[in-house]
Amino acid sequence: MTENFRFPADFRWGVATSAYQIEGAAFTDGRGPSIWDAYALMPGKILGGQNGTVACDHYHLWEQDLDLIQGLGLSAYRFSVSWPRVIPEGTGKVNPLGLDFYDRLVDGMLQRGLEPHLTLYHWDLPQALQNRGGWANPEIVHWFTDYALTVYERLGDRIKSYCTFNEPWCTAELGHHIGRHAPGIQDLKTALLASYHIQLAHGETLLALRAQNTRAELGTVLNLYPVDPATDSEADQEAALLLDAKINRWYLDPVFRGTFPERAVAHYAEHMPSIDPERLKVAAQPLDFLGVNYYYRYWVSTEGKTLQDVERTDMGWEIYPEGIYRLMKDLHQEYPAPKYYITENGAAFKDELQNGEVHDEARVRFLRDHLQHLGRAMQEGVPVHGYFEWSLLDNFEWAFGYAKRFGIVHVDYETQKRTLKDSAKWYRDFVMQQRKFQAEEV
Ligand code: IFM
Repeated sequence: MTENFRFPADFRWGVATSAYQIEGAAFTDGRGPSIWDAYALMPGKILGGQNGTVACDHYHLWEQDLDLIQGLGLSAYRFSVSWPRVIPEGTGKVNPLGLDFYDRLVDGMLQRGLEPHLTLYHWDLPQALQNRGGWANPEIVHWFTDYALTVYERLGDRIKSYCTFNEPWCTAELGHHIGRHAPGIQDLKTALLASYHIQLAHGETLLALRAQNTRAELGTVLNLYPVDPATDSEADQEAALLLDAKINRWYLDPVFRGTFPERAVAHYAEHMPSIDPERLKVAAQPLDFLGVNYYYRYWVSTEGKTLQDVERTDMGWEIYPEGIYRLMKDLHQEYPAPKYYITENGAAFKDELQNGEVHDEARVRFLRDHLQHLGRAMQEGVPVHGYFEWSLLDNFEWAFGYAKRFGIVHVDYETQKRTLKDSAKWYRDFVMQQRKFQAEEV
């Protein structure tokens, strides 16, 4: 195995967060409401009736949070911009105070030697745009492009990488079909239409940013999964291929090939909205990087079998470190990108703060094992250039409220006190060790 694998000297070691999950300050400095503020008000949608109004109060505590990242010896920080903070109504009037916040944040990163990796859309659509149809309205393609250009105009090339969308599957499927995310719609056709508009918005935005002659890297972030049939029966194998087409390839194919995968299109047949194949081609803009969020694999049984005797996180997700190896190898073969980042990888556990410490051995093992398997893929030639652990802080885990703790830093939501968990210390030491290897090699 690759226990002593040495990551390259310019490998980015980072952590990731997103605006709605940590910022709080929902009514501060002119921020407009987002679909998550509205969704959280709907009874029964969020565990415990919680919301992101205060969250980790990162809007006010950002300096101390950046200090934490610097203190861990990391070199990069992945964060997202809140569209309703920057353009409260979604289109039209820009809120300078919102942009000022990200301006300060980015300068704060640069002062601390942290490379800014920015995500434009991590799910917090301005509610005003939802009132106009949101992702189901074709006009959103230019609403989004204008928003992206507004952010770019202010932050420009201080940003190392711009990602258009985080996990569009979640926006389309969870938000518009299953209804477990904002805006809470339950209609497959609307979900498919939303996913089409997301692809167009992605492509048009890349074109618009390229036209600025930016030096920043441009790409997107997908949540991807190995999909395994439970048995070698034809039914299980077919079902696994279909699921793979629906969750992985539905998002990979447009971005890499400008098409939707045939298998899924045929499956959706009667629900397919009208899609212009010529127009869809715009999604296949050259990417500087593909961001991959890896958490678990799917194991597909048409007979209702479930995987037995596997370790699971507090989300109920199988802990499957080899999946990161398999996923990256397959991706590189089928969807070659010049560069990949692991933009999210991490786990929720039932952490307990005891005498000022959190002994989260399970998370330490999770990180160690995933990094080992990632190293193996890299040794075999997959060009992975960075790893962003999800997440810096315990935070608002969407429909689960604050019940699931993903952070390597514990947050006491009463006092907003941050405490490094053992996993944060382990990550710091691991990165330090890697730097030592590199120093020895020089
Ligand atoms: O918290 C989320 C994040 O917002 C997107 N990716 C998965 C994480 C864990 O569920």
